Amino acid sequence: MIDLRNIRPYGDQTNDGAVQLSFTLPLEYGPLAREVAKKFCENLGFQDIVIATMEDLGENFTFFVVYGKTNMSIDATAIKVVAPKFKKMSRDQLDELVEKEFGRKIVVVGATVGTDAHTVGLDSILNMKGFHGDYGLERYRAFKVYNLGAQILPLELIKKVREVHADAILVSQVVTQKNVHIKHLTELIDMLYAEGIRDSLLAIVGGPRITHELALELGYDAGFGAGTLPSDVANFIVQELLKKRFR
Ligand code: B12
Repeated sequence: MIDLRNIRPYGDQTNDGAVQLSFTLPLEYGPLAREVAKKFCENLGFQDIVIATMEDLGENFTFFVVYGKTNMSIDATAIKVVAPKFKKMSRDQLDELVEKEFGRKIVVVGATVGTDAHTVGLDSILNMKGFHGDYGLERYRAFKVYNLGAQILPLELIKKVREVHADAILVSQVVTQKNVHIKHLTELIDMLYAEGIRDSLLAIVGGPRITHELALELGYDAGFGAGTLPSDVANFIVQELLKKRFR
């Protein structure tokens, strides 16, 4: 029986606290690196530490996979999830709703902005074939999709938004090294305000390290992280536009 107020990781048995951790140390592959890795895990509070994998990455870097056990537990009933809110409707229901309420297609423009060249995540939301057996937005009658691809400058994106009278922009940010995603996302939102169009559309961001909380902080309407299904995004867009009734 799982006690929601006392959630601990599961390895072999319920509540055994078993954890697998991977990390890289800037140390030459060898006994010293191994002992440092072990000490590091001890200092993190892990017990029964086993170095399961140790790999030489070259140039004085060593990669580890370590097993350990923790006594820590979390009260899941005290956790608040900050996530985009929507009711899950089927593709047919959504298509019919848009036909009835808007009488036209909802126009979305997608791109990965700034220096980011990762397109797979965005494509999996927008392309016909979708992601994880869930069709992408192009498959819906309800959407007209413009996918601009990778490394798009904010001004290019805004030009397209104006040209096609977009209802929503969908931007992807996968690279987060040195917080570059914050810079790119802030630049875009600032430019939307400067151009006077921020309040006339939905601004949505996604990527493996994007949270809804961060997206709201940066001035976006929603943020979608790892494992997002296209139908989540489709539902959010339609229901949020209905709430706002932009145009
Ligand atoms: C494929 C890949 C590449 C390909 C990209 C090809 C392409 N056309 O996309 C290439 C080889 C070009 C590449 C290059 C680089 N990459 Co790379 N890459 C990956 C890799 C292996 C897979 C990413 C992927 O396709 N995931 C699958 C998709 C489906 O998942 P996803 O992106 O998370 O998308 C889902 C959600 O996040 C969300 N989502 C994503 N976008 C959007 C947008 C919207 C609007 C919404 C609603 C939702 C949404 O929905 C999707 C479905 O659920 C990852 C490692 C990994 N295993 O994740 C590294 C990784 C992302 N890359 C990384 C790095 C560092 C780079 C380089 C900087 C490497 C280098 N030194 O040159 C360059 C950067 C190039 C650039 N200018 O951007 C790092 C990023 C680290 C970080 N935290 O910043 C990773 C994590 C690898 C690593 N562990 O170091 N990469």
